[in-house]
Amino acid sequence: RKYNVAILGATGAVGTELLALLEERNFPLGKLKVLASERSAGKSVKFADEDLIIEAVTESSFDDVDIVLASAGGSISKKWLPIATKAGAVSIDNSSAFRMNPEVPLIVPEVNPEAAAKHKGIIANPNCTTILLSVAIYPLHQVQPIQRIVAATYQSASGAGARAMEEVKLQSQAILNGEPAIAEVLPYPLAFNLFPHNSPMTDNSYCEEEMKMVNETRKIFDDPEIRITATCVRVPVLRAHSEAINLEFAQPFSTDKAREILASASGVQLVEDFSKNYFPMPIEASGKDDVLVGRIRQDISHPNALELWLCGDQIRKGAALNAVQIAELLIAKSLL
Ligand code: 2RA
Repeated sequence: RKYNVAILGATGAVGTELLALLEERNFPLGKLKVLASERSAGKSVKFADEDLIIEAVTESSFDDVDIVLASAGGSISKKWLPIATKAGAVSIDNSSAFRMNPEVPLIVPEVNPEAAAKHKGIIANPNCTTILLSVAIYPLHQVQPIQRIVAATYQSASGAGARAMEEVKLQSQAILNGEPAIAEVLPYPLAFNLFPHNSPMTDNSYCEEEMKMVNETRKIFDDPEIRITATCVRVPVLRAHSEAINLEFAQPFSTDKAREILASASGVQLVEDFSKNYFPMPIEASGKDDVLVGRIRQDISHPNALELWLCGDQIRKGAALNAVQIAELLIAKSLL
């Protein structure tokens, strides 16, 4: 059977990756629609050597659609995905609009595929930092429940969009030319600099990006008690996030056991050669499906804690690939 797919937000970095993945993964595609706001209507995007004309999204856009892949921001998702549901489509939403809605499953296929069966027309794709973290640590959580997670993130410019990726390049060139670095898309100069994530502050002095890691991980793991803290930082890297993770367990967790588990974990590639200080790097994670994990070591300050380091492509597994894998899961489990 083939499935009619609509991409809502086809012109952004994630939308572009969604199109590439549908082709690359031989998705059982019937008709493909690319939808965006009036502003982008009429422009074309490439798919399988064809030019697809972008249509302005309307009330009837979803009438003959089976699956909507949305990556157009929360307000667009809130407006249009309930309409898509009424039209009988199932939406996979990359925005944060529905992630914490109890009626909406929040899915990482390697972690909680069974939760997808509870969908009522909308499934939420987690935040990129949460997806990468979950893929890397859930295999350990399954062997011994994690009690506490301390995360520090090193987030690529791609998380702020394609224009931010361009801007950090321009800023780098400017600085090398002895000129000032102009920050327009980004809140501050990012070239040769870094800054704490600029998402809105919440009332506990954590920014929204940090609270997403806390709240989303608890929902995906179905474990409201797990203690999590995060410090999220934007760094001058193009499209792969890195995360330094400390995991505390109730009992000691051997590093050899952790290494053995992660070496065979789905969606994970173990990358570490201590003799060469060779560990995951964003330039090697970019463009890859897997989350690269390495630097697994005993926390010398706590007998029941492990440290690890990960890098993962923010646009791919951090957003578009996870969404397409959810669509593949829905098809495989007849959940459409
Ligand atoms: C960021 N996680 O990197 C956000 C984007 N989805 O800013």
